[in-house]
Amino acid sequence: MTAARLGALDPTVFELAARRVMARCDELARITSTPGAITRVHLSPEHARVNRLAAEWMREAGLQTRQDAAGNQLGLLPAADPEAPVLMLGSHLDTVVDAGRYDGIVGVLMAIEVVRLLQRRDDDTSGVDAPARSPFDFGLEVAAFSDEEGARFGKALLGSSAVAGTWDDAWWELEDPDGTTLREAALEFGLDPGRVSEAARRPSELVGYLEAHIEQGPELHARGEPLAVVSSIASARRFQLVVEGEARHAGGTPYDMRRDALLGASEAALAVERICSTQHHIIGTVGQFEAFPGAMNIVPGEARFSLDLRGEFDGERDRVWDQISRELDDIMGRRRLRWHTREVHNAPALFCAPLLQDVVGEGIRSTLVPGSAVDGSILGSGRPEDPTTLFSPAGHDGMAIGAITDVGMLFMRNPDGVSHHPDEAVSLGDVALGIRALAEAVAHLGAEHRRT
Ligand code: HGY
Ligand code: MN
Ligand code: MN
Repeated sequence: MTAARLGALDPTVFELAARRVMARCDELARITSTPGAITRVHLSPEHARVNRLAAEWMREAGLQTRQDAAGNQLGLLPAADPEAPVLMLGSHLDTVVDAGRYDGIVGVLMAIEVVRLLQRRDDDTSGVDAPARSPFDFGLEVAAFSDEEGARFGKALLGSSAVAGTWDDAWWELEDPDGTTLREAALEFGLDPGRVSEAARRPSELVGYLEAHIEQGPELHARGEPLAVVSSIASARRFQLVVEGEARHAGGTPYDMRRDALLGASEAALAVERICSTQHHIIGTVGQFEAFPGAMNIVPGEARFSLDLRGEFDGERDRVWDQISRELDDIMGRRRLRWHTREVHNAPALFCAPLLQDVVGEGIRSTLVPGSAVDGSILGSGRPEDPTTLFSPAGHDGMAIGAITDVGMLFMRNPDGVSHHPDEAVSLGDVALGIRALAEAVAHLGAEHRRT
């Protein structure tokens, strides 16, 4: 399927595909460990159920499916040459706690629709349905990664790190809030920890990785645009911090005798906000916060909190971490407290490959064709010829996959940028445009690949 032939398709083809994607997002949203909310963490029974459902949808779209040794669900549309490398398209099916229904999920389902649209069935005189094939000199493989969020064990990108061959066996000892180790969870899920390296792919096997994702920020909504090219993905470091003071009687302990761990940690959280909010593309968030022993009439002797620190450039992010650390030394020294920390996640910034940024831009341009309107997302209505390009403060699987191949990303508008929240949304029209843009991007890459 060439870009020209895609362009000849009736826009309703993309709308029908988008309707299927939205309906399936709703169906997957019902697979949750917390009825009434959406929570689907790594190696849970819910993870197994969505992998089975995604595999069914992949097979129905003509793909050959398998679950890899790390629990990722894959669907392959081979090229005519079975030894040819593949372009990987996908996202993740795991969620944060009390999540929205599109973060990750919509990208996996859009990838299935794009591969369905692009596939070719060789004319077969025997009348038997010939197997679907990629029309390019590379195969197309849909990846439904697991554990992009790190919601269960704290370390994110576990599924895509296994594919990238950057797995660290120390992760097997990571524990979830119930004390279950990653190793125990993998065994219970039916995986063999000793074979996780079988999930790893060699650079020579891939021509690249493309991911469609909601923006998880307010930019596109504010600009009134449906789609954007992603230039780079923020680097991330995640820490668990402990502040130690002294538990004392809430009534009998005068203030000058207190070593209140909660107040020390509270000052630290405010310092994170003050330091990060004055820097460009540096984002620090304290998302978890607990005080111990946690009684109303006891001065907290210990406080535990998390820090999620991101930056456009690793060096700047690390400089800010040093600044925060110095500030914590001051705060805890003044309050006669002690603090220590454990880093649980560290992923470098990912700069999207220029070629993949270009083909995603071509894909977006293809949606500018007047008349390719879908449910009111009227196109060609004075939107800039040059597609918007955005930095992604949100993390994505491309941060891991970038270790072995080029990465490109397409953003779709999500109203007000609400994400990691049940109100997360994306419109049918923008998903239809996103499917068209992603398919066109692949077709442009196919043409480019033939030329090289
Ligand atoms: O945390 C993130 O930025 C991503 O949603 N995992
Ligand atoms: Mn997320
Ligand atoms: Mn995501």
